[in-house]
This record gives sequence, C-alpha cells and structure tokens, in this order.
Amino acid sequence: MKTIFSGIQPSGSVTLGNYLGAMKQFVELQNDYHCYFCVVDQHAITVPQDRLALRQNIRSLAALYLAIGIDPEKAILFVQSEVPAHAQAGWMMQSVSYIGELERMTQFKDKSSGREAVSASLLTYPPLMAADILLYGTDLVPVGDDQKQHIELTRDLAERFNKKYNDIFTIPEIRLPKTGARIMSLAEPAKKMSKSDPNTKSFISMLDDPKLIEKKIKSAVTDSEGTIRYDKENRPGISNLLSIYSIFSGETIEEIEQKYDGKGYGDFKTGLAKVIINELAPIQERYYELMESEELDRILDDGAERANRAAKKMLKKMENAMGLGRKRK
Ligand code: ATP
Ligand code: LTN
Repeated sequence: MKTIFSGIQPSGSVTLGNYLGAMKQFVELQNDYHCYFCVVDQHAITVPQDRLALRQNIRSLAALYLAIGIDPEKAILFVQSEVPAHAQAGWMMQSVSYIGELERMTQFKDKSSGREAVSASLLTYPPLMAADILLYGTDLVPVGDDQKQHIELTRDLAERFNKKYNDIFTIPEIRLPKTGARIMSLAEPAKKMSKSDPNTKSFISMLDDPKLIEKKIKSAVTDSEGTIRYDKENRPGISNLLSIYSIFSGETIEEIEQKYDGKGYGDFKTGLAKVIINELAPIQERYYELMESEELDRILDDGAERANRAAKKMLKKMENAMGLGRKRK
C-alpha cells in the first residue's frame, strides 16, 4: 500500500478553503492508502501565536479531522510536536537547503512582507515540511494549490540528499483536488481564502453557525453584472462562489448556471448558504461531541505512538547517512 502524508496548521479556525482544498480528499484517500494526517503545530509558531489559542486550536483541528470522517482505525492522526523526529530531521534537511532557494518561496515572501520582525523559522519552514513528508517514505501529498512550490522543493531536497549521502528517501508526488485547489477570499477574490486573515468576513470557518454563514455569503464580493455565470478571469467573485456551490452540491457549474438563469445574486446566495449549511451541520455536531469526549486524547496518544515508531526508523537512517552520532551495534 502506498503512503500519504498531509498536514494542516493549527493557526486559526479551519476554513472552507482548507476543507475543499485538502481535508475533504483525505476522507476518500484513507481507504486506499496508508495515511498520516498531522496537526503541524511547529509550523504554526513560525508566525506569532497566542499560547492558549494555539493549545485550543490544536485540539480543535484534531477533532475536526475526525468529525469530517477521518477514521483512526484507517489513518494515523497525530500532533507534530509530539513526534520529536520531525524537528530533528528538519534540522538535517536545513543542512541540505540553500538560503537562496528558501528566500524564493512565495509563502515566505508573502508572510514576511510588511513584518517588523521575521523569525528565522519562517525561512526554514520548507525544510521542516520536507522532513514531515520524507520521514514516512511518503509517495503522495494531498494539498491545495498554494503548496505546489513547497512540494517541488521537498522533491529537490530529497534528491539532493539521496545523491549526496545515501539513497534513502522516496521522492513524493503532489496530489491536487480536481476542483477547489484554490478557494478565494470572500472579501478580496484575488487573494486565497486563509484562516489567519484578520478580516473574518473573508472566510467561512467550518464551525460558523448557520446565521453567520448566511451573513458572510450575503456580504461576499461579486460584481455589478448580476448574472450567475462562471468567468474566472473577469468575474472572480461569482466564479469562486460557483466553484464552492458545485463542490458542495455535486452539481456541475453548468447545471447551477442553468438553475439560476434569470435569477439574481440574492437567490443564488441563499441557495449557496443552504448547501454549505447542510454539509457542515452533521460535521459540527460530531465535532462538539468529540471536543467533550476523552476519545480525542486517546486517539492522539495512539497516533503519536505509531508515528514515533515509524519516524524513528527513518531518522536513524538519516543520521547514519550523514554520519551523526556514534556507530552502535
Ligand atoms: P494560514 O492562513 O495560517 O497560512 P491556511 O488557511 O493557508 O493557513 P494551511 O494550514 O497553511 O492553511 O493549509 C492547510 C491545507 O489547506 C494545505 O493543503 C493548503 O494547500 C490548503 N489550503 C489552504 N488555503 C486554501 C484555499 N484557499 N484553497 C484551497 N486549499 C487551501
Ligand atoms: N505548509 C503546509 C502545511 C504542512 C504540510 C506538511 C502539508 C506542513 N507540513 C506536510 C503537507 C505535507 C501548509 O499548508 N501551509
């Protein structure tokens, strides 16, 4: 069976972008692959976090993974900082990375621009991500479109390591969703929807209640044309809403255009809010049950144990390849 690894940062409340771009695929993939799904808390501290909020977000994200349908019998769910091999391997991967290539990462450029103080870890974020993936002999990494560049760098670093030291890493492939790889902000449709956006109107959180979802959809930016037609280039706002509608309802864009032919944004937005609310309601119900239960901690303890076992083996191979530590029988 082939191996999958993916991670989400506990850097805020999970958005529809994270769900449609990444998490929704995980549920289907867990049936056919050996899966590791991770709460990448060490990635989240590359930008300032409030410690109490971070702790809360870690648990909340883990509960959400389960609430959408990740089955701990099929997939390994764990928290990154509970598996020390990630930080250790991340350090080794930094040693095969060049500052120049890290400075060229668009996520680094976006997240560092305008900040007074930029942490060193924001720059060395991609080698840690490479470590996450390479530790498990990962074949496939399901992510949204914005992570393409990081996966390409991971492949380069793995190849460089294999050539320079020893051929120990599998070269991973990216897996993008067919639709929804890039869900845009509801407030600024030229920007991607992001959970750490300070403007909460720009995203819908997986935990928003029905009233709030309706309100946010109503205030989503469209244009002055008033027709329900997909045209990504010229009409990014309505096109983004159509994509979201299509993934949630299972209808094609053409079918939705036909359904709303002759109707305006008001009707369309009411319909869109409805399909989102219908899918999120049972997820939210399971989420609140899990947050109250002891089951969540049991699952994460078990996940950390299993991940630790696998990661330690690869870490040893990496240390041997690089000549770290002393040789032991
Ligand atoms: P942050 O705002 O803190 O950077 P984020 O919302 O961008 O967070 P991540 O935790 O960085 O989310 O990403 C988790 C997964 O969700 C990744 O696979 C990423 O590609 C995907 N993803 C994030 N935003 C979107 C989006 N707008 N559309 C589709 N996929 C997305
Ligand atoms: N950088 C990713 C999160 C992430 C990840 C990973 C994704 C960290 N490690 C390993 C896939 C595989 C992001 O979405 N910002």
